[in-house]
Amino acid sequence: EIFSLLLLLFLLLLLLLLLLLLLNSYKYFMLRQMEKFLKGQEIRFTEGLRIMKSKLASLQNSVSKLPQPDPALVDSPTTCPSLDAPAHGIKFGSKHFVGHEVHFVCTQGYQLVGSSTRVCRENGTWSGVSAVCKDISECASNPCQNGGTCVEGVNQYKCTCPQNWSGSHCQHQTQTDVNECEVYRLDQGGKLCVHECVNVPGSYHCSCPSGYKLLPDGRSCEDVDECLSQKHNCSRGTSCINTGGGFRCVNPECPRSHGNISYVKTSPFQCERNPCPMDSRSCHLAPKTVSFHYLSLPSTLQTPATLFRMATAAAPGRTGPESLRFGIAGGNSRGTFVMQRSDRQTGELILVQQLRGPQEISVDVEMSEYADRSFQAKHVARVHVLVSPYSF
Ligand SMILES: [Ca+2]
Ligand SMILES: [Ca+2]
Repeated sequence: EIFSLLLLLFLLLLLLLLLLLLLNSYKYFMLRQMEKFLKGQEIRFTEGLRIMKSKLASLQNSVSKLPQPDPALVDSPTTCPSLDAPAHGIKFGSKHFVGHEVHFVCTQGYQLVGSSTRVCRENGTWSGVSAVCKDISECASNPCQNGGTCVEGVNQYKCTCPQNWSGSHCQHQTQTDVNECEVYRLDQGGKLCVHECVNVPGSYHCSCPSGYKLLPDGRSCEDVDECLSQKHNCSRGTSCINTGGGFRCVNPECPRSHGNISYVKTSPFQCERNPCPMDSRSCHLAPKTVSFHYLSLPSTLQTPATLFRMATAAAPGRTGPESLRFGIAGGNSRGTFVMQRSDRQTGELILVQQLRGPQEISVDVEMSEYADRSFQAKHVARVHVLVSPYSF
């Protein structure tokens, strides 16, 4: 048993010896590798050193060619020139030796421009640039928008905004405006504007269509009478007729001659029949006078409305007709008008149906004279109704 134990011990010892041997050879291998690596490094370093040396030599060469500085200046100074505190500022640090620092601070309301810290350098100069204390003008950049006024404060500014603007820079429009046009749109009682309402911040105004002017009440529109104000461009021989929103140049023509009936123009708006042959009944029945009338009406005028009156008067020294008959001779296919007697000598043309503009309509009104119940003469009035697009 002791023998086997000794054998085991011997075997273990042998194994340990073998292990040590193995470790030693590995170490040796590693050392060789390291040696190789270091050798390589050494070669590279030597090479680098050689290049450096040659560069240094060439540099020294070039330096030696430069003019030699004054030996007095070569002596390194030990102080820098003294520095003053900037106006409206304070300086910290009183030593001006090389390596020392000085600091600058501006008093309230002033801003430092330049270097706040400066170091005295080896060559006797200060690092950085000189410090200046500038008055802080926060408003210099015009920070307030939309007409705001900038007010300077301590290290800040404040914008005083005009009406309807707010925000730190007056950049917000405040919704204080009332759109009167929208609010009163449905108010039937008092329409703000007869034509168009224009909303503006803090107010509103009315506008009129072209050819109309706003009345002093600020809400009503009135047609411009171009004929009265000589703003028309009607050529000679035509007559200006004012209409709602514009004007018209007219030159009405007399009825065409046919048979022995012919007319002559006696005024810009009147034609008279030439004398008839005694025996021509058709000529006597034809209108003795034809007159032309122009009526400018607003759209949707309230009906009934008397538009036109036709009358006759006895010529001086002559007795007038004993009776008159009035009627509509043409142009009333839709029953828009009626003609009725208003007194013994006068007939009235009455509009009985609303006319929506813009439109034009013509109606011929006639008046016949009778004496002793026998027909004497007929007069025709041609009425042109010009309806504007607007109800004002
Ligand atoms: Ca408004
Ligand atoms: Ca007009």
